[in-house]
Amino acid sequence: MKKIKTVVAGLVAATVIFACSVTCFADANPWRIGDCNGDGYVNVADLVTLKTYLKNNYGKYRSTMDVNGDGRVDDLDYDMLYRMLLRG
Ligand SMILES: [Ca+2]
Ligand SMILES: [Ca+2]
Repeated sequence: MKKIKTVVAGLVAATVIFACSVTCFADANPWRIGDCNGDGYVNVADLVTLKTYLKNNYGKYRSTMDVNGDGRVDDLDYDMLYRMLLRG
């Protein structure tokens, strides 16, 4: 019985480690750039989220909001996301 508990504990630990690593890699996924509200889609709601973020946190960095990839979150990212959404 003790051996089964050890195996189950090992499987649970492996699952948790795997889930954490997938989450970390997912955060760096370039396809999520522009998904400012983190719902998995890039649409006008992200534009609103980015505008609100810029009003309250101008200059702070958040990778999914750095649409042009210059290492900063600013009005240029808002303009680029706006143009991306207009193009469809
Ligand atoms: Ca979104
Ligand atoms: Ca930027």
